[in-house]
Amino acid sequence: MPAINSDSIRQFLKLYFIMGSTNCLKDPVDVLREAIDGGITLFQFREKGLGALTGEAKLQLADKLQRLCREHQIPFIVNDDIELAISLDADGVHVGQEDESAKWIRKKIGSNKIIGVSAHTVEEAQQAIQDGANYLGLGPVFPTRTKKDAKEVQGTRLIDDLRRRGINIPLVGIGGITIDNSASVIAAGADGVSVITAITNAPSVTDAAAQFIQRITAY
Ligand code: TZP
Ligand code: MG
Repeated sequence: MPAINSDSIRQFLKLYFIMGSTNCLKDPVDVLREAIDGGITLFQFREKGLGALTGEAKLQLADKLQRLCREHQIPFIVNDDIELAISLDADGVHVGQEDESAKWIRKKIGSNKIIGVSAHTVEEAQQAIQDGANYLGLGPVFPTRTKKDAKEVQGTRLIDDLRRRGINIPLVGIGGITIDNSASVIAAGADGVSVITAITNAPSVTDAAAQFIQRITAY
């Protein structure tokens, strides 16, 4: 994997595809392969929700998805499950406010791994930065049905606010992001967009990813 620094992370964040088996309408391995063909730049394994795999089945799927990412030099991030990330030697982890702090995680996974933190306020963002997060996920930017316990929709307000304060950590927007609204997230100051449904449920996963990349790079 390329060196981890703010510049490389900004590049990775451009089209950050997130999913687990419960988000997919077909084999997640096929979904990821097609998304990679379309040009995704980062992948997060997020195995959550009703019917989510656990134990050995979760590990097996993570392993398959990670192999695919490695073949294509796409960094592989694990949501929440630090032990899984360590056992797979994943490229990083993403955590929310209810999870362990970035400071604690850094001690466990070392300096050459990516840590992403979800933040909903300026204070949470500042704390995560202080704790050594490499990037922040901000949202939900738009209404989403994917995360049942999502906070209130906030539009691009927090992205805007952090940039106005001169905070330049790599940022990605999340929640209800579609091909058509993606440019507004970048316009507010995000380095990229995180997407689940607009890619997993697209008639063509490859075409959807390619269109996201087109919109984001054209901006
Ligand atoms: N965190 C905030 S919104 C969200 C997560 C994981 C779900 C995003 O999914 P979608 O389908 O792209 O709206
Ligand atoms: Mg979490």
